[in-house]
Amino acid sequence: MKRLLTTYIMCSLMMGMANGQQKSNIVNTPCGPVPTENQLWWQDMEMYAFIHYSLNTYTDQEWGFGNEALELFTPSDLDCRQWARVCKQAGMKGIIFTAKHHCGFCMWPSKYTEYSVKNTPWKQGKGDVVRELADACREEGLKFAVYLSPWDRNHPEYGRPGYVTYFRNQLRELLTNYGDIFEVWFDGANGGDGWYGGANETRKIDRTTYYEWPETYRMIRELQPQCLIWNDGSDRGDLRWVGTEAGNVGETNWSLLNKEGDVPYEQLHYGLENGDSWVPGETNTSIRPGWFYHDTENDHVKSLSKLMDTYYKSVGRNSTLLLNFPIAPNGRIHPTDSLRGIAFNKMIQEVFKTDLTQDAKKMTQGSETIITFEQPTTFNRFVVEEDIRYGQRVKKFALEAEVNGLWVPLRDELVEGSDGLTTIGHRRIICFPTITATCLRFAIQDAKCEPMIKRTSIYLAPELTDDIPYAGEKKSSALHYFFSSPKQMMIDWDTEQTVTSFRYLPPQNSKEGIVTHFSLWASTDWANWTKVASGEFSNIVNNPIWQTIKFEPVKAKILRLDADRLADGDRMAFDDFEIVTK
Ligand code: FUL
Repeated sequence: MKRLLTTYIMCSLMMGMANGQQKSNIVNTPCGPVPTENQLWWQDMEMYAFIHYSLNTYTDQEWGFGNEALELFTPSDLDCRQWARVCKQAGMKGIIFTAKHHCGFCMWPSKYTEYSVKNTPWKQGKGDVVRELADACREEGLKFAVYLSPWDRNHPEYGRPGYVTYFRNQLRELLTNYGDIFEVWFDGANGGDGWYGGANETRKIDRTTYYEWPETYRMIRELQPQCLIWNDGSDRGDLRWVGTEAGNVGETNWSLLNKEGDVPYEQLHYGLENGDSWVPGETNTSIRPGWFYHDTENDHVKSLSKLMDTYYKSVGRNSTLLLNFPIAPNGRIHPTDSLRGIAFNKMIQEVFKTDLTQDAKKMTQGSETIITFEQPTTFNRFVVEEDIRYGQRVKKFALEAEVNGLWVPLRDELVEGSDGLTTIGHRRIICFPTITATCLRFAIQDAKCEPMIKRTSIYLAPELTDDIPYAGEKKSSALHYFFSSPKQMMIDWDTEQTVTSFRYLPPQNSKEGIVTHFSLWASTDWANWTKVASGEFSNIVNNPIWQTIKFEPVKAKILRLDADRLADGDRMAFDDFEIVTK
């Protein structure tokens, strides 16, 4: 009793301090740029799914070249309703589907190309995956959206004005024939090698001018006024990429950018405090290492704790989460992915089931809120939200808990190098080790305008036992290797080996030295070399995951990896590599 009384007195004292700092209460006027109605309901969606499915699914690739055979598209059990059910149960509010990926293959029977489902064995060419998925989404109460890759490695006109008309025609088909589309996703990968109708060459475009985006945007606004535009680079869309595909946005995350100008990584990741336009961040990542399905990744579906970490670092950092589920060659989401996705949603429900401030006394005055508990209360999460309709205001805040009669500062344990208590926006979730406290103090220390906080809550999240998977032991350390030149690496053995694949893990923290194009050679005598494979590591810069080169078994005492092209710098680099022998 005595202790409770002391607590009450201490919390009251703090409240007195809060009174002293009180500011005026005129708040309901915009402070800087504000979200549109569309951006507001979009932000409330919080989580929605990406689905990657194309010819790549049948060639085990991340990026198709544009000449992959149509006959490969032979799903035995394609079931869009299963996709929609899984996504719904995984807590996703909508689905963005790869209607066309970089290879140019269309998942709907577009009348503008022969490179589509209409010329595949699936349903004797009568099928339309976009239609089936749009219908399935509507049945499940999910919103539907499309990914239409601006880069098209199949189209003969790519790089010339004719392709831009083609691209717009396709977009019009998608925006007029499939009901409401909540978002259009225009990927930033643009120009490079490709089939291009048989030309088989490199075509570069100027992404700021080539696509004539203003005209395309006008068409989208006219056909689907509620549709949000996601565009990486070039003309500013309604939403922005967060600069990484790893599944996190900066702990400081302003929903602002400037309307004009390039957007460097720092602005993608952290937003721009004094930007002149509302362009919130969408955090996209896959439930597996790759975006498309690969058998070899079946044991690498993200763990529950990794997914929760992703949730805290996206939805918990003023962003939405766009979580990818790849479709397996049979035409369904793999059971491991669906079970993990559903468990993820259950865990979110479990963590945020009971707001422990419900029975507490909450007093807000000026920029401070003091929560006083009737009984010492155990918790490890703090949730705070701004009323973003009037702009994003808070720049810095503090959080303190009274534990055993002492005020202890709290910090975000998922942030390194600072307390992580900066911006708030739509929602900020602060994670810290479990404490038992009698009082919690939330104080805004710096804001652009009078803060407009609409929610302060606390929760007790259960401990998770499965850890974030670690890439594992260094594999390269067991092998003998050296660089015979800055772009050539040799691996040799004392005895002849039968080699079946080579795996490469690029540097994780820098683009420098990342091999984007390679050739791999084998020799048994250092004199005669056989080329065993060559090609590109698609999307390796944005998603620097393990890359696997598979080939017919080859006898070798020496393997040689030539870096034919690097993402940056002039010396090849790796974080790890592995060689599979028979
Ligand atoms: C990337 C693309 O290049 C990938 O293939 C994938 O579609 C991802 C979502 O965006 O930049």
